[in-house]
Amino acid sequence: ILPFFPFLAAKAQNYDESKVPSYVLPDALKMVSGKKVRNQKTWETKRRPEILKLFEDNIYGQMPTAYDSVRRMIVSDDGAAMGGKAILKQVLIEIFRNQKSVKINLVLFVPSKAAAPSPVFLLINNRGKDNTDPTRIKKSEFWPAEMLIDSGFAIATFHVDDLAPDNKDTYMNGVLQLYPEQLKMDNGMKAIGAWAWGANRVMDYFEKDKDLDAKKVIIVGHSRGGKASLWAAAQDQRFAACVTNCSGNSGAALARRQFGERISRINTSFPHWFNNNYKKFNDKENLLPVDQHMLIALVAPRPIYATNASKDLWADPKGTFLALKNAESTYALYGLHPDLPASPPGINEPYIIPPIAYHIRDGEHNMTAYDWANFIRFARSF
Ligand code: GTR
Repeated sequence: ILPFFPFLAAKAQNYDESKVPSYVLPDALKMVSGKKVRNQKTWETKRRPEILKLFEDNIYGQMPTAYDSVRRMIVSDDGAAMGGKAILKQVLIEIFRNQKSVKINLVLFVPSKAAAPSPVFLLINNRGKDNTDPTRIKKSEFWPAEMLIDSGFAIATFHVDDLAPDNKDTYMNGVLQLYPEQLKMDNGMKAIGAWAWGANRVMDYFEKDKDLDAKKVIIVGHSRGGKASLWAAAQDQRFAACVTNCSGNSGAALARRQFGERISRINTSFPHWFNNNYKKFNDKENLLPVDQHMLIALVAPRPIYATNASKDLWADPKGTFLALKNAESTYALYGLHPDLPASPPGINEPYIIPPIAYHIRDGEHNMTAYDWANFIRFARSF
């Protein structure tokens, strides 16, 4: 049947594996100069910074780190949370630059009977604040705080709106007020970068909190939050591990497969997520000097866990798995030899062998108790 609007058909998103074009991925271990990276030192001093810059310039924008001062206020400290199992700390982190400030409202539960500083999961919350209710009157599988506490982990979260409202007209009313120069640059930070920036500032706080083991902080994000969790972990090597849940296009999935959501589509629906330069790659994935396996490579040698859901083809499960697979060579520079199977494991058959873990959960685009139970297994495995 001939489509009535052929131009629309051309833009339709592909869900047919046989229509995935053939593609060649850029080699994470080949310098722009053409030289091959053969050891950790060249990776860390030359190639890693080169790739980081390519992602900054072409996709996520810069990550400014300088600020004038920071004020941290414990707004509440409740030792009787969750029936005495946890200490609830609500911390207001206010960061100042050029007479402007941004406020991050951190919610943190710490196991109250821990013998040693607790490892932490930090969620970048891109959904309703009801999901992370500090009173625990409302409970959500998206952030099952009790499950984490019962398993001996501290659990923390902040909301993306504190850093950059998730809206094309208002995203600049947050971190970008501190860095207005970013708005003028084609490789300037936008919303996803601002959310990742927030995670890094929370990490600054974790380093000061004696109840926490800042060497074991696992950054978690779902979908757009999962794009930000990956970018935060790539930028900030203090994160011990990264969980990127159903992060799809411009997250953990390979762009060149052109399967499900594509760059042209994401840039049209969410023009405020990525930098201006990224728009040049609309329908031109093959011109990108990177692909998303290289973002995963930036997390190496730290453990990473990517997930998908069986009904969420939009996020390209196979493309996510292949991105992990193609990051293996970077882990090998550290003497780590992840050996993922050649094709994705079956539905609800998690592959949790660090440093690279993966699963496809049965169901919809979401983050659930099933996913979290596996993140806990993952965190216990390294
Ligand atoms: C979709 C978007 C995805 C993903 C998702 C989400 O509309 O196309 O890239 O970010 O939203 O955040 O749930």
